[in-house]
Amino acid sequence: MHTIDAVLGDLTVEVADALVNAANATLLGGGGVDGALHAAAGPSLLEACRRVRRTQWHDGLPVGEAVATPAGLLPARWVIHTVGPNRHRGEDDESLLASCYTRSLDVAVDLGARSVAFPAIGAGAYGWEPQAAARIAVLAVASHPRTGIERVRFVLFNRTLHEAFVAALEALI
Ligand code: AR6
Repeated sequence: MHTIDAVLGDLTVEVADALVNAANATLLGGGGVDGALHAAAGPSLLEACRRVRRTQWHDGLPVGEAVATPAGLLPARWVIHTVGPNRHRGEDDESLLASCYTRSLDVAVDLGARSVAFPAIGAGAYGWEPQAAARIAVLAVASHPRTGIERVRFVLFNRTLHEAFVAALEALI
């Protein structure tokens, strides 16, 4: 049974095989959910991100791409880092935001993750409106094959976003 749901909460305490981080291209931390995940994971997460930069993405992670690291002290096995388009820099291509979800799920499937939890990528510092962020996220996840993944959960940090994601999920049915 494949389920997709949306809860109001804090991603840093969500128990899942993979937690997705709304990172920036440097992968070296930041504010928002990225800062919270790094703080909760401990320094090994930053070290793992530095390793990714040294070995794989020398110039940083491109917008819409995703890459996994171990999750440090978080209640997860992996953190999957992805970079949303920054509307404040004129990056308003919806397909790039959808790609964050699609590529993160591709990575999760390759890892063998059975549960994945996402924040509302792009809906904070990067300026996406709640309704658009929710619609794009839900359609991208629902249309992904999600092989082996039993549960995808959106963990939303405020009521407005939670309502937007619930409405987008209801619109699927
Ligand atoms: N759990 C769940 N959601 C959270 C949490 C949390 N603990 N903390 C914040 N959010 P943002 P972006 C929500 O800004 O828009 C960072 O500095 C937040 O309320 O974290 O993709 C990165 O380093 C919002 O709804 O990510 C980048 O530079 C959502 O997470 C930049 O921000 C996403 O907001 C990325 O911006």
